[in-house]
Amino acid sequence: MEFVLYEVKDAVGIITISREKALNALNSQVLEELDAVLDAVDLESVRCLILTGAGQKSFVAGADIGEMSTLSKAEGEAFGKKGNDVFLKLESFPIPVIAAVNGFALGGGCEISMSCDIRICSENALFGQPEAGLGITPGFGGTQRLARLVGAGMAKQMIYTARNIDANEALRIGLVNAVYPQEELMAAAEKMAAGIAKQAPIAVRNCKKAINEGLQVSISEGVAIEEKLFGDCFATEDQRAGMGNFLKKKDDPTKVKVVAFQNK
Ligand code: DAK
Repeated sequence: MEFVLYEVKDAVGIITISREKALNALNSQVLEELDAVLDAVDLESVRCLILTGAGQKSFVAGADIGEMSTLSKAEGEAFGKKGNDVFLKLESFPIPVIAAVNGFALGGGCEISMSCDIRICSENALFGQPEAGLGITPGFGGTQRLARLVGAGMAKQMIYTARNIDANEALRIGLVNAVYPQEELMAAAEKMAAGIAKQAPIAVRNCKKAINEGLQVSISEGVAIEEKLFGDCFATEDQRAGMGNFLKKKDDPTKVKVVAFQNK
């Protein structure tokens, strides 16, 4: 792959969009490579993903404006579909994905971060949906995901004014969970990912499914989704291991966890 790097550290997969000369902007090739890398993740051994951008300046500076500028209507639709398919794949990916936003997250960059489960960022990060200034609407889910994450009023303000916000404002409005100095960002992302990876994997996947699917329906339907996924956990070995470990520790507080989660 030319523009997407993938490495695995213990149970954490790290995907890096690496097209630094164009500030990691998303062209068709990046989108195709992202799609392929997601398909290649070994879900038996990898329990959490981190998505970041190469370099210290940009996470993703948006969809590639050069490529988009010459698209015909049909090509524009095909490009939009390619992006939306990848973003939906990320959003519904079975394991959690943390966006480590290390700089510009504009347009498609802000949108791809919002397809991830959790966003943390560096102090120099800048978020925004500049599309209205380019004569288009956000096309990779920006109008939908931003409003769900930060509320309709703040999303409308950001989108209508095309004004970027810095890391502290992103934290204040709940777009990111935490802000770190650039040099500490990846360590913080890896620590969070490792914390997720050590929990019972099927339970974590079911939590993601329950939250994502529950947000699309009424509260009573959401609770029904949760009920079913809760019940499913009782067919797993990991539920017996998790509760068994707790009970053993209660009997003898000196005992550490004795049964590791097997993803079964
Ligand atoms: N696309 C292509 N190249 C980009 C780029 C982008 N989005 N952003 C930056 N670059 C390139 C620059 O052209 C420059 O390349 P060279 O001239 O060196 O060859 C290089 O990266 C460095 O950029 P600058 O020289 O501009 O660097 P600065 O530090 O001065 O400025 C900046 C950084 C991020 C403020 C600036 O580059 C900038 O404003 N970039 C554009 C940001 C932006 O407007 N992003 C939103 C793009 S629109 C759709 C689905 C989705 C979308 C559309 C349709 N459908 C469903 C159909 C999404 C749209 C977008 O994301």
